[in-house]
Amino acid sequence: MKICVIGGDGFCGWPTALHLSQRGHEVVIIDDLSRRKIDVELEVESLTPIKPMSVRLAAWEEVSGRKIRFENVNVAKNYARLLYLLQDFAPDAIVHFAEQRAAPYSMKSSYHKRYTVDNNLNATNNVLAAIVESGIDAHLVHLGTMGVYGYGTAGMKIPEGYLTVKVPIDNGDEVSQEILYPANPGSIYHMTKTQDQLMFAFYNKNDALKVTDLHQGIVWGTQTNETKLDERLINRFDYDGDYGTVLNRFLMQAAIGYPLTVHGTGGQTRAFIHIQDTVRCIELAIENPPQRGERVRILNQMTETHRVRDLAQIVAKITGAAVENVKNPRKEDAENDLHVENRQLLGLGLDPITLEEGLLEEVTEISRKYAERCDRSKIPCVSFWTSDQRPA
Ligand code: USQ
Repeated sequence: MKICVIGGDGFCGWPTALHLSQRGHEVVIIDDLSRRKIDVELEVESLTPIKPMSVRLAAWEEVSGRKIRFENVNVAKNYARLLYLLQDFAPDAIVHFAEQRAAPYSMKSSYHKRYTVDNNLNATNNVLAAIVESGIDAHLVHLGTMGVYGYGTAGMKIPEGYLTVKVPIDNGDEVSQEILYPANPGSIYHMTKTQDQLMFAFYNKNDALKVTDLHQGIVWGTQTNETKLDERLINRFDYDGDYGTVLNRFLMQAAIGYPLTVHGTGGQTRAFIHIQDTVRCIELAIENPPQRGERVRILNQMTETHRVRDLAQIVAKITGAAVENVKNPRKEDAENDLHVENRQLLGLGLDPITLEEGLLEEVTEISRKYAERCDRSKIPCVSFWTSDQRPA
């Protein structure tokens, strides 16, 4: 297949582009390198030494014999170039990762809120409008988030996107209706993903676009089978207070002897998935497109749920790290239960990597190996959800 990976320089996009190329697909990466520019803004670098795009692509060709083309385009701003590329390349599938993905970054200031909304919503709308205007029959696979649902339910499992509700009508009868599961975002970033869902539903209804929205949990791990092939292909690893996600942060903190930063009681339960399973899920989604006219397909892309304090205990047990409960800079429930339906991807053949299998390798191969690249001053989370939470 011909596949565009938009946002193919990022933490999920880069290993996805390599995986699809390895599987024999013709891949074009479209990316504006904005994630690297945000590193410059935040004065922090990936723990792993990621290489410039041209070095990455040359290394991939050398190692695999396969070519990936790169186009440096901001799809939120440069609609004309995006349209031209889609017309010219006529992809069968488009994977859309081109969004600002960190909740703390999106809450730093009004600049960061506005940037996240402008970038994410325009990127999604531009991709959808360009598919329609170009007339190509491409399947759009979007990386959404579990956070669109909020992290709790009335007791049932969170379904895969849709919920059947019974509503009373005027004559006293009840009718059943299927609706998108009610959105309940916990940050400006998560809010943009809830709005993406409405755009997909609209373009699907109006233009019969084929769309799969993958509601992914928190990714952990760094490497995939392809990024491991050569150090120049290494994936990024974020540990800082804005972009670092909880389990990878704990692993890195353990490696440098920094007490694990549990927010509040650590009673927050979240969904998790390994980066190797992310790339496999995207491949499965591409191989199983919806039919034209079928509603947006929504899959919950996660493999296990854990409480933050339990994760800290697991990491402390294998590394001997200390655990510290710090004041939570976010506005979120201190304790929640989370049960998630994920039968669709398992049914398509996903065989998940579990925490027990992968954690130790992650500590030794990544966190300890690159520990000296860590800037300890960048570890604390200093993005506060409200002005009341900010220290005086
Ligand atoms: N947390 C800590 N200590 C830390 C960092 C985080 O206790 O040092 C807590 C947070 O307060 C939160 C939980 O861990 O309760 C998860 O935080 P996170 O930074 O790992 O994840 P989050 O901000 O939710 O965002 C990440 C990705 C985002 C993706 C989302 C999936 O950055 O792109 O959409 O995970 S989900 O969480 O399922 O919505």
